[in-house]
Amino acid sequence: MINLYEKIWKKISEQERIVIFTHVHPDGDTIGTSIALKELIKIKYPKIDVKISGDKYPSNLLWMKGNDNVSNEFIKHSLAILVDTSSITRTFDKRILNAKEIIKIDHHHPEGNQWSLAIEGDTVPATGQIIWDMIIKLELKYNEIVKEALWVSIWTDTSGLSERNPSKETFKAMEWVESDGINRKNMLGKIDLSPIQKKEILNLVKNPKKDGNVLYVINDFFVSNDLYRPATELFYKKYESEIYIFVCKLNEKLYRVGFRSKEYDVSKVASYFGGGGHLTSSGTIINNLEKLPKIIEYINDKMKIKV
Ligand SMILES: [Mn+2]
Repeated sequence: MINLYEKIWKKISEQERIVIFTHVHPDGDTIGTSIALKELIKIKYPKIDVKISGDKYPSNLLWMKGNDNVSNEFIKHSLAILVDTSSITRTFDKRILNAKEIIKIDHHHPEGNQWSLAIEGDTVPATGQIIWDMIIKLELKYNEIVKEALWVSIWTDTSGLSERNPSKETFKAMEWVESDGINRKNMLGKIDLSPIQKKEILNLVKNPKKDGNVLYVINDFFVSNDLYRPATELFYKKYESEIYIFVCKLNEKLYRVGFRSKEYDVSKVASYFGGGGHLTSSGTIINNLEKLPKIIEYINDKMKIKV
């Protein structure tokens, strides 16, 4: 891996302009990773002009300052670095395709072949952990912004070190992050939801239904990205089940379907139904609620075979 890190940083060192791209429905990991990486590049190579292009942040992360206005002209002369995103489909700003070349730093299943260099595969629970590993292995200089951003990245993507199989390395990364003035209580206060939002997410997970190994809840109305992620987390934590499915409207025509599991590979289910994600946390989009029983049936069938 260190070889790949060195190649990436060599490529970075050769640039005048870099744009870091984040994913659709941005979360703490894509936001934290992009901000930490931008800062690390600025510290090591102050002459490089680094920008971030992405969608609006969830309201509890609005204090994080990352997104820039990036012109078409700027992108054309830039190296693109895609973070926490496996594919162009999942990239918010499709102008990434106009960049000189694309490097990917991600922790989902390998996908696509348009990358000049890529870190990929579902091996660590947060992309932020890869950035931490780079800092340690390459002895990169960092500052408080980097640490705060990586805290958000690792903490949120593991739901507080409880999901996605955090390893010894993940705990080590967290221990490194939570030192020199970065303290957990303070950070938890920074990413906390408002009392109204907390009430709203409680409402989103009430009255779940059970079908075989699947516990599911359907919200036949629009749920903002601010609430989607915390609601799926709460759903998973509040009830006991093998598989969890959280459904809500994404817009007039589409539904967002979030899968969680304790250990069953729901990324396979998601990709079978046109989506993707991680082993224990994945998702897809459907255009019709009638598809849901088929998904549940598929999971229960597959699990029977497994058992
Ligand atoms: Mn992630």
